[in-house]
Amino acid sequence: MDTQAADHESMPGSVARGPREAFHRDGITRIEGALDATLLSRCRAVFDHSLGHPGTMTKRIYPGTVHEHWADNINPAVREQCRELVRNPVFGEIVSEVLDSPRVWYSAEEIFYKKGSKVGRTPWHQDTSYGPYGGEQWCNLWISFESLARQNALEVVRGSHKGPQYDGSAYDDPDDPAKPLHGGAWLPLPDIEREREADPASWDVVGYPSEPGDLIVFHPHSLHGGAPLDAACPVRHTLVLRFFGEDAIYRPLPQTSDAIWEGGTGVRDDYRGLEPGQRLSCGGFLRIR
Ligand SMILES: O=C(O)CCC(=O)C(=O)O
Repeated sequence: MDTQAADHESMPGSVARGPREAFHRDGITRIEGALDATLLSRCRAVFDHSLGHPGTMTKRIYPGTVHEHWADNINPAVREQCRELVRNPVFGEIVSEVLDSPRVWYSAEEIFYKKGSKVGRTPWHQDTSYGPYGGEQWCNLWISFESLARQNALEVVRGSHKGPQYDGSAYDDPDDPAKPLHGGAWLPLPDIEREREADPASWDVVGYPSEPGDLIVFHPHSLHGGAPLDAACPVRHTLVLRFFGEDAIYRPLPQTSDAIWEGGTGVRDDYRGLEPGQRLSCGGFLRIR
Protein backbone atom coordinates (compact mmCIF):
# COMPACT_ATOMS: atom_id res chain seq x y z
CA MET A 1 0.00 0.00 0.00
CA ASP A 2 1.35 3.42 -0.92
CA THR A 3 1.46 5.66 2.09
CA GLN A 4 1.40 9.44 2.09
CA ALA A 5 3.63 10.13 5.04
CA ALA A 6 2.35 12.34 7.82
CA ASP A 7 3.87 15.74 8.61
CA HIS A 8 5.97 16.16 11.73
CA GLU A 9 7.48 19.11 13.53
CA SER A 10 11.24 19.53 13.44
CA MET A 11 13.79 22.28 14.08
CA PRO A 12 16.98 22.89 12.08
CA GLY A 13 19.87 21.13 13.81
CA SER A 14 17.65 18.82 15.83
CA VAL A 15 15.35 15.98 15.03
CA ALA A 16 11.87 15.82 16.52
CA ARG A 17 10.69 12.51 17.86
CA GLY A 18 8.32 11.83 14.96
CA PRO A 19 10.96 11.82 12.21
CA ARG A 20 13.42 9.85 14.38
CA GLU A 21 10.85 7.18 15.12
CA ALA A 22 9.82 7.07 11.47
CA PHE A 23 13.44 6.48 10.46
CA HIS A 24 13.84 3.58 12.89
CA ARG A 25 10.49 2.04 11.99
CA ASP A 26 10.34 2.64 8.24
CA GLY A 27 13.96 3.26 7.19
CA ILE A 28 13.08 6.74 5.87
CA THR A 29 12.02 10.09 7.25
CA ARG A 30 11.83 13.74 6.26
CA ILE A 31 13.29 16.61 8.25
CA GLU A 32 11.68 19.77 7.00
CA GLY A 33 13.71 22.96 6.60
CA ALA A 34 16.88 21.38 8.00
CA LEU A 35 19.18 23.32 5.66
CA ASP A 36 19.09 27.10 5.58
CA ALA A 37 19.71 28.99 2.32
CA THR A 38 23.48 29.25 2.91
CA LEU A 39 23.94 25.57 3.67
CA LEU A 40 21.71 24.59 0.79
CA SER A 41 23.77 26.68 -1.62
CA ARG A 42 26.96 25.04 -0.32
CA CYS A 43 25.37 21.66 -1.04
CA ARG A 44 24.47 22.86 -4.52
CA ALA A 45 28.05 24.02 -5.08
CA VAL A 46 29.24 20.47 -4.34
CA PHE A 47 26.69 19.08 -6.78
CA ASP A 48 27.72 21.52 -9.53
CA HIS A 49 31.42 20.91 -9.01
CA SER A 50 30.97 17.16 -9.19
CA LEU A 51 28.88 17.40 -12.34
CA GLY A 52 31.55 19.58 -13.96
CA HIS A 53 34.47 17.40 -12.79
CA PRO A 54 33.50 13.73 -13.22
CA GLY A 55 35.17 11.20 -10.95
CA THR A 56 36.42 7.67 -11.40
CA MET A 57 33.01 6.02 -10.95
CA THR A 58 30.95 8.37 -13.09
CA LYS A 59 28.13 6.67 -14.91
CA ARG A 60 25.89 7.72 -17.73
CA ILE A 61 23.04 5.43 -16.90
CA TYR A 62 20.94 3.89 -19.68
CA PRO A 63 22.82 5.84 -22.38
CA GLY A 64 20.95 6.50 -25.61
CA THR A 65 17.53 5.83 -24.09
CA VAL A 66 14.85 8.26 -22.84
CA HIS A 67 15.91 7.17 -19.36
CA GLU A 68 19.48 8.39 -19.73
CA HIS A 69 20.73 10.14 -16.61
CA TRP A 70 23.90 10.82 -14.69
CA ALA A 71 25.23 9.45 -11.44
CA ASP A 72 28.59 9.99 -9.82
CA ASN A 73 29.81 8.40 -6.66
CA ILE A 74 32.75 9.04 -4.31
CA ASN A 75 34.15 11.64 -6.68
CA PRO A 76 37.72 12.59 -5.65
CA ALA A 77 37.15 16.07 -7.17
CA VAL A 78 34.69 16.98 -4.40
CA ARG A 79 36.20 15.01 -1.53
CA GLU A 80 37.70 18.00 0.28
CA GLN A 81 34.70 20.24 -0.46
CA CYS A 82 32.37 17.62 1.02
CA ARG A 83 34.53 17.14 4.10
CA GLU A 84 34.44 20.88 4.65
CA LEU A 85 30.67 20.98 4.11
CA VAL A 86 29.81 18.19 6.55
CA ARG A 87 31.83 19.85 9.31
CA ASN A 88 28.86 22.21 9.61
CA PRO A 89 27.37 21.13 12.97
CA VAL A 90 23.86 20.73 11.53
CA PHE A 91 24.95 17.48 9.87
CA GLY A 92 26.59 15.99 12.95
CA GLU A 93 23.66 16.86 15.20
CA ILE A 94 21.03 15.43 12.88
CA VAL A 95 22.94 12.26 12.04
CA SER A 96 23.85 11.64 15.68
CA GLU A 97 20.23 11.99 16.79
CA VAL A 98 18.76 9.95 13.97
CA LEU A 99 21.27 7.12 14.44
CA ASP A 100 21.30 7.25 18.25
CA SER A 101 25.07 7.37 18.05
CA PRO A 102 27.00 9.98 20.05
CA ARG A 103 29.92 9.78 17.61
CA VAL A 104 29.29 9.89 13.86
CA TRP A 105 31.43 9.83 10.72
CA TYR A 106 31.08 11.01 7.14
CA SER A 107 31.54 8.36 4.48
CA ALA A 108 31.04 9.72 0.96
CA GLU A 109 28.81 11.54 -1.50
CA GLU A 110 26.83 10.67 -4.58
CA ILE A 111 24.99 12.81 -7.13
CA PHE A 112 22.03 12.06 -9.39
CA TYR A 113 21.16 14.32 -12.31
CA LYS A 114 18.01 13.54 -14.27
CA LYS A 115 16.70 15.74 -17.09
CA GLY A 116 13.76 15.04 -19.39
CA SER A 117 10.16 14.39 -18.45
CA LYS A 118 10.36 10.76 -19.59
CA VAL A 119 13.34 9.78 -17.43
CA GLY A 120 12.05 6.94 -15.30
CA ARG A 121 12.80 5.47 -11.95
CA THR A 122 16.12 4.69 -10.37
CA PRO A 123 15.79 0.90 -9.97
CA TRP A 124 14.97 -0.57 -6.57
CA HIS A 125 18.14 -1.55 -4.75
CA GLN A 126 20.00 -1.55 -1.43
CA ASP A 127 23.21 0.48 -1.26
CA THR A 128 24.65 -2.36 0.81
CA SER A 129 24.83 -4.46 -2.34
CA TYR A 130 27.21 -1.88 -3.90
CA GLY A 131 29.33 -0.81 -0.95
CA PRO A 132 31.01 -2.60 1.98
CA TYR A 133 28.58 -1.17 4.52
CA GLY A 134 28.02 -3.43 7.55
CA GLY A 135 26.37 -2.71 10.89
CA GLU A 136 23.13 -0.87 11.55
CA GLN A 137 23.97 2.77 12.20
CA TRP A 138 23.93 4.18 8.71
CA CYS A 139 21.98 6.92 6.99
CA ASN A 140 21.94 8.79 3.71
CA LEU A 141 20.89 12.42 3.57
CA TRP A 142 19.11 12.86 0.25
CA ILE A 143 19.17 16.53 -0.73
CA SER A 144 17.24 17.61 -3.80
CA PHE A 145 17.29 21.14 -5.14
CA GLU A 146 13.80 21.08 -6.68
CA SER A 147 10.35 20.86 -5.11
CA LEU A 148 9.31 17.25 -5.49
CA ALA A 149 5.76 15.95 -5.32
CA ARG A 150 5.01 12.53 -3.88
CA GLN A 151 4.99 10.90 -7.33
CA ASN A 152 8.55 12.15 -7.92
CA ALA A 153 9.81 11.14 -4.48
CA LEU A 154 12.45 8.68 -3.41
CA GLU A 155 10.65 5.62 -2.05
CA VAL A 156 11.60 2.84 0.32
CA VAL A 157 10.00 -0.48 1.16
CA ARG A 158 8.91 0.14 4.71
CA GLY A 159 11.10 -1.65 7.25
CA SER A 160 13.35 -3.28 4.65
CA HIS A 161 16.44 -1.78 6.36
CA LYS A 162 15.95 -4.54 8.94
CA GLY A 163 15.48 -7.21 6.28
CA PRO A 164 17.70 -9.52 4.22
CA GLN A 165 20.48 -8.63 1.87
CA TYR A 166 19.40 -8.81 -1.76
CA ASP A 167 21.58 -8.84 -4.83
CA GLY A 168 21.97 -5.42 -6.46
CA SER A 169 20.56 -4.25 -9.76
CA ALA A 170 23.08 -4.32 -12.61
CA TYR A 171 21.47 -0.97 -13.44
CA ASP A 172 22.25 -1.26 -17.14
CA ASP A 173 18.89 -2.21 -18.67
CA PRO A 174 15.78 -0.08 -18.06
CA ASP A 175 13.64 -3.03 -19.18
CA ASP A 176 15.21 -5.36 -16.63
CA PRO A 177 15.73 -3.34 -13.44
CA ALA A 178 16.17 -6.48 -11.33
CA LYS A 179 19.02 -7.89 -13.49
CA PRO A 180 21.52 -9.27 -10.95
CA LEU A 181 24.66 -7.29 -10.13
CA HIS A 182 26.66 -10.06 -8.47
CA GLY A 183 24.58 -13.16 -9.13
CA GLY A 184 25.98 -15.00 -6.10
CA ALA A 185 24.75 -16.05 -2.69
CA TRP A 186 22.49 -13.09 -1.93
CA LEU A 187 18.74 -13.32 -2.50
CA PRO A 188 17.71 -12.39 -6.04
CA LEU A 189 16.40 -8.84 -6.20
CA PRO A 190 12.62 -8.91 -6.72
CA ASP A 191 11.18 -6.88 -9.59
CA ILE A 192 9.28 -4.64 -7.18
CA GLU A 193 7.90 -2.26 -9.78
CA ARG A 194 6.49 -5.04 -11.93
CA GLU A 195 4.87 -6.58 -8.86
CA ARG A 196 3.40 -3.21 -7.84
CA GLU A 197 1.99 -2.74 -11.32
CA ALA A 198 0.23 -6.10 -11.03
CA ASP A 199 -0.88 -5.43 -7.46
CA PRO A 200 -0.36 -1.97 -5.95
CA ALA A 201 -0.63 -3.46 -2.45
CA SER A 202 2.13 -6.03 -3.05
CA TRP A 203 4.83 -3.90 -1.39
CA ASP A 204 4.41 -1.50 1.52
CA VAL A 205 6.12 1.60 0.16
CA VAL A 206 6.70 4.96 1.81
CA GLY A 207 8.00 8.27 0.41
CA TYR A 208 7.78 11.96 1.16
CA PRO A 209 7.28 15.00 -1.04
CA SER A 210 10.02 17.52 -0.33
CA GLU A 211 11.05 21.15 -0.73
CA PRO A 212 14.55 22.57 -1.14
CA GLY A 213 16.07 22.68 2.35
CA ASP A 214 14.32 19.49 3.49
CA LEU A 215 16.38 16.39 4.17
CA ILE A 216 15.13 12.97 3.20
CA VAL A 217 16.98 10.68 5.58
CA PHE A 218 16.99 7.00 4.70
CA HIS A 219 18.84 3.86 5.61
CA PRO A 220 21.15 2.59 2.84
CA HIS A 221 20.19 -1.04 3.55
CA SER A 222 16.53 -0.26 2.81
CA LEU A 223 15.19 -1.29 -0.55
CA HIS A 224 14.85 2.08 -2.21
CA GLY A 225 14.41 3.61 -5.62
CA GLY A 226 12.18 5.87 -7.55
CA ALA A 227 12.23 9.61 -7.95
CA PRO A 228 11.22 9.40 -11.61
CA LEU A 229 10.57 12.57 -13.58
CA ASP A 230 7.40 13.63 -15.39
CA ALA A 231 5.97 16.66 -17.21
CA ALA A 232 5.42 18.53 -13.96
CA CYS A 233 8.95 17.71 -12.74
CA PRO A 234 11.23 17.52 -15.80
CA VAL A 235 14.57 17.92 -14.02
CA ARG A 236 16.11 16.78 -10.74
CA HIS A 237 19.48 17.54 -9.16
CA THR A 238 20.17 15.49 -6.03
CA LEU A 239 23.17 15.32 -3.71
CA VAL A 240 23.39 12.35 -1.36
CA LEU A 241 25.67 12.45 1.69
CA ARG A 242 26.38 9.18 3.53
CA PHE A 243 27.12 8.87 7.24
CA PHE A 244 27.58 6.13 9.82
CA GLY A 245 27.68 5.67 13.57
CA GLU A 246 29.65 3.64 16.09
CA ASP A 247 28.47 0.16 15.13
CA ALA A 248 29.32 0.41 11.42
CA ILE A 249 31.75 -2.26 10.23
CA TYR A 250 33.66 -3.12 7.10
CA ARG A 251 31.72 -5.85 5.30
CA PRO A 252 33.41 -6.55 1.98
CA LEU A 253 31.36 -7.24 -1.12
CA PRO A 254 31.38 -10.72 -2.69
CA GLN A 255 34.82 -11.61 -4.04
CA THR A 256 33.25 -13.13 -7.13
CA SER A 257 31.84 -9.90 -8.43
CA ASP A 258 33.54 -7.76 -11.03
CA ALA A 259 30.94 -5.03 -10.54
CA ILE A 260 32.48 -3.54 -7.46
CA TRP A 261 32.04 0.18 -7.12
CA GLU A 262 34.53 0.44 -4.29
CA GLY A 263 37.30 -0.58 -6.70
CA GLY A 264 37.78 2.85 -8.29
CA THR A 265 40.98 4.84 -7.89
CA GLY A 266 41.19 6.57 -4.54
CA VAL A 267 37.87 5.14 -3.42
CA ARG A 268 39.33 2.64 -1.02
CA ASP A 269 41.54 5.09 0.81
CA ASP A 270 39.26 5.38 3.83
CA TYR A 271 39.01 1.58 4.12
CA ARG A 272 42.76 0.94 3.86
CA GLY A 273 44.03 -1.52 6.47
CA LEU A 274 40.58 -2.54 7.70
CA GLU A 275 39.84 -6.22 8.21
CA PRO A 276 36.40 -7.66 7.49
CA GLY A 277 34.21 -7.06 10.53
CA GLN A 278 36.37 -4.26 11.88
CA ARG A 279 34.71 -1.01 12.94
CA LEU A 280 34.78 1.65 10.25
CA SER A 281 35.61 4.17 12.94
CA CYS A 282 39.16 2.71 12.76
CA GLY A 283 39.44 3.71 9.08
CA GLY A 284 40.31 7.03 7.51
CA PHE A 285 36.81 8.47 7.67
CA LEU A 286 36.11 11.97 8.90
CA ARG A 287 34.54 12.08 12.33
CA ILE A 288 32.06 14.95 12.42
CA ARG A 289 30.84 14.59 16.00
O1 LIG B 1 18.01 9.77 -6.37
C1 LIG B 1 17.82 8.69 -6.88
O2 LIG B 1 17.23 8.55 -7.95
C2 LIG B 1 18.32 7.44 -6.23
C3 LIG B 1 19.00 7.68 -4.92
C4 LIG B 1 19.73 6.49 -4.41
O3 LIG B 1 19.59 5.41 -4.88
C5 LIG B 1 20.65 6.66 -3.31
O4 LIG B 1 20.80 7.77 -2.79
O5 LIG B 1 21.28 5.67 -2.89
